[in-house]
Amino acid sequence: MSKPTIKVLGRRNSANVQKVMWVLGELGLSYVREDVAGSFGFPEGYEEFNPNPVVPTIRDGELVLWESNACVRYLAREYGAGSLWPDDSKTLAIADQWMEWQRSDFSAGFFPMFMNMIRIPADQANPTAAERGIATCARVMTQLEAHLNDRDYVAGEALTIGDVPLGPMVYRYLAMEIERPDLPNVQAWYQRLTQRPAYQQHVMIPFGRNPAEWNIEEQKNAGIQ
Ligand SMILES: N[C@@H](CCC(=O)N[C@@H](CS)C(=O)NCC(=O)O)C(=O)O
Repeated sequence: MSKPTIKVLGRRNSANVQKVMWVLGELGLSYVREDVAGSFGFPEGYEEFNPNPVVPTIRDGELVLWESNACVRYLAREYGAGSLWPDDSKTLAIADQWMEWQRSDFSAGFFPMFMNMIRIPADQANPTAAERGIATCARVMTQLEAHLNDRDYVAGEALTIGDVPLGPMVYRYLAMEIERPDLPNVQAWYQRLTQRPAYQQHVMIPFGRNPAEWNIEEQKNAGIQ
């Protein structure tokens, strides 16, 4: 049976959209992506698919789904059993743990930092919040650093859903001009990700250093699948 074409609504430079795109690329699934949100705006009636004005939203046949980590879990379970969705329930539990960690601990530092340094105009940004975000990231990244001491990927020797939500955020974290602790294991893990064609294609996308550059980069991605 041929695999269906999955529809993805979301701009290409969204870290949450990138999680989904990376999974589609890793699994070799066929997809159509439409530019939605940010400078592209939202199509009329978007709220019928997603009650929140955010991306991604995906459609797979009759199923419409939002919340990026739920989309990652669904796609991996449906199409990546034995690879991105590990067979072993304990391996899966560890992968899931790091998905939650991305959403809670890492995001708590990353988003205030990223928004106040890159997305919000300098005259409206909150430098204190950015500094606090940098400090939180530095603290929590040492947890990932310790975890990666004896494994190549977050749930062991192979890429799983546990790596996916972290991938786009760590790409940005390591590219930003900020103070970071020494993270040799995280750097080695990141280097492994950079060898993967789907990560190169869907995640390693320039994002600029300020809102003006961000918008230019966003528009450069218009229409790219
Ligand atoms: N919890 C949601 C958050 C989605 C979210 O905040 N998406 C951002 C982009 S990363 C968004 O759509 N922002 C509004 C916009 O870009 O117009 C998820 O993980 O899918």
